[in-house]
Amino acid sequence: MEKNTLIFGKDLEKIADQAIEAVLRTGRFLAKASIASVSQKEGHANFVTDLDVKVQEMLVTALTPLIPNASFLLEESDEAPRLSELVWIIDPIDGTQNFICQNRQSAISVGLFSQGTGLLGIVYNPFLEEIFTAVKGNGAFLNGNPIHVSEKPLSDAIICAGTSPYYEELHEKALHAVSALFPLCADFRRFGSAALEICYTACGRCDGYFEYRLSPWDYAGASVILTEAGGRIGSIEGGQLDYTQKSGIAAGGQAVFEALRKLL
Ligand code: LIP
Repeated sequence: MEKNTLIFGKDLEKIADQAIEAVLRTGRFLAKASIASVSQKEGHANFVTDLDVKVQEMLVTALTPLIPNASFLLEESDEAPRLSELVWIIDPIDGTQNFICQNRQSAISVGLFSQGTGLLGIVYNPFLEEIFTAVKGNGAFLNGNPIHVSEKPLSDAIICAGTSPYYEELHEKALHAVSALFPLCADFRRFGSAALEICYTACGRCDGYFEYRLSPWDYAGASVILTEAGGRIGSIEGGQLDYTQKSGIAAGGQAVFEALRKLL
């Protein structure tokens, strides 16, 4: 994408700067806030706190004026999204279970998409003060420093294995994939936040990631960052990612991505 891409007459890079400022402001609020309530959602070990909802409200309020015609696809909303040409896809706290346990592996995830193409990705972990960002065509960054995926072969790779904890029908499949992959790779990691695990793959802290079922908000923002970091991300089932649907996700450098797609 050429620099100075215009979105409704506004420069995409200016929108990105304003969106990053909004995410940083919201994340700093979150890092100092205390949980007042935790509720259970459908599925196994699936929780939401009052701060998931509060952070989501803060982000919608801050992002709406940037592109008034854009719609929102939000984790903590029961409304069917009105998907317009431009859509903000938001997970207010990815890694909610981690947030409840205060293990500092949670992030605000924001993606801006135009008819399925990622224009902007922001993933901010305010607990470690790390923000991953990318604008389509302009590269990917961690705290402003360029990042790139590793190009290791699967045999040398550290793979982040998503366990799809909310979906009991996938537990055995996920653990079978780990045991089948283990002799073929170097080792596994599980951080408990898809957005962060995809970003850790984007910057080479890990070399690949998979999870058999994620919602669009779990992976949307991070997918822009990984792609701009030279990585590949796609649905395990094959075909193009549809950012309006749940999907199995595989991600990594070229060799690891292809190996994961083949083996999973
Ligand atoms: C979580 C993901 C995690 C996955 C969980 C859940 P949430 O997102 O980040 O990778 O294993 O099932 O989807 O619900 O904490 O925003």
